[in-house]
Amino acid sequence: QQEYDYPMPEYTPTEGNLEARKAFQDMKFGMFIHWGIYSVLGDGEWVMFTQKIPYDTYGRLAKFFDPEDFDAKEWVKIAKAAGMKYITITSRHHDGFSMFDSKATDYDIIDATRFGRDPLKELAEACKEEGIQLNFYYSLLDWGRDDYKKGKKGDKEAWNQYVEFMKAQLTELLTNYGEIGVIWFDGHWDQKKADWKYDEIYSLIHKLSPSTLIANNHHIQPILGEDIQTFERDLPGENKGGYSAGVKVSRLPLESCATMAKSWGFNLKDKNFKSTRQLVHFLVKAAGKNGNLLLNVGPMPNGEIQPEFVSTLKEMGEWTAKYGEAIYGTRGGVIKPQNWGTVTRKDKTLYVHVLNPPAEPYIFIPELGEKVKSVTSFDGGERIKFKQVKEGVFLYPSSLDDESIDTIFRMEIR
Ligand code: FHN
Repeated sequence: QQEYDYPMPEYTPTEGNLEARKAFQDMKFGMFIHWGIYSVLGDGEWVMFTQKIPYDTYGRLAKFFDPEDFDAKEWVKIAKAAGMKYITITSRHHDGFSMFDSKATDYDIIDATRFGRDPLKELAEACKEEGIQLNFYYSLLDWGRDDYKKGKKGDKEAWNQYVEFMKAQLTELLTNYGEIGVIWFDGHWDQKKADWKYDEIYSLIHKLSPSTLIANNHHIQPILGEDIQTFERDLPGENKGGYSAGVKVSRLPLESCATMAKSWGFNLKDKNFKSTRQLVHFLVKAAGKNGNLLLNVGPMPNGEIQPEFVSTLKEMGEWTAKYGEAIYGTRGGVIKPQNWGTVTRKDKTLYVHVLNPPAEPYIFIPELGEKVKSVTSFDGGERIKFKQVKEGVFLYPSSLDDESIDTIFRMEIR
């Protein structure tokens, strides 16, 4: 733990919480959903900021938010078919608009739109029916509220009022939607020095629902009271997305969030679609580093997920249906990631994932202390020759297919 300028929450996770952490690690793959009134403009979730739209005018977007094709069951079906085990949806993003029925504000989907339905409620029901875990993203940062703005400038009373507002909303989110797996905070980085009163906020969450896990995408070392460490556009321990400089990987469950194109919120111009191969590799590499992948979609203003994402998710689903055994319920950190790929583990079975076949006619797995009993190909169960030396294990597959997304070998340990 590092030093913080504010009071630290006291925290001993309950048994149920520790079990929930394990279950979370087993799930490996989740769907992130960024959906809000910003979706109407098709220019990403930061559109108010990037297009410099005044807050009072921005609010008019609520009048155009009428997603008549929204079908929570369809979203859940798409996630489930992709092999995703949980959904994390923006209950409120930085624009401050609450995508749920909140009594703490009128700036919410029930009071401010003609849609008048609570999508989180519908999603909660659909998730429950299909056995998918539901999680809520919640922005700490708010671009519009006076108390946030005044509080930011040092007005203590205003700041306290803002924190109380968040507590009221978090209470709603944890009481009105059944069991919630994770509360996923974001926006801390806007006020790095502020006293976010995590002692109060986290204690409230753990008191209301001890098994609900807390994640905070603050891009710093985990704070006491948190149950998950997040990495944005990054694998744990890397800093390719530029958010995790100097952040060390903790022993908490790990989760990397990533986009399917570039933007989080629906963006009409964004054609940077990642391929199924790239995304499966991300999932496998995350698992190899002992982390989950939270893969984002930004549904369109009509409520549908765009067809490019749907078809890639379908292909990912074909992969997870066939090879899920080598991902779900596994743990990583077996070896350091290699140029050719990575390794995941379940008890005495290691799964060797060859993502980029090496030029050499063998795979070398370094630093494996345990004695290998047998190696077989995942597809077809063919016995693979191997040689174990002090430095590691050599596998000699008869051939490696460059086209294959991931050639997997099952390695049994004595
Ligand atoms: O600013 C947000 C962004 O809009 C998006 O929600 C991502 C998701 O991880 N987080 C923030 C940037 O850190």
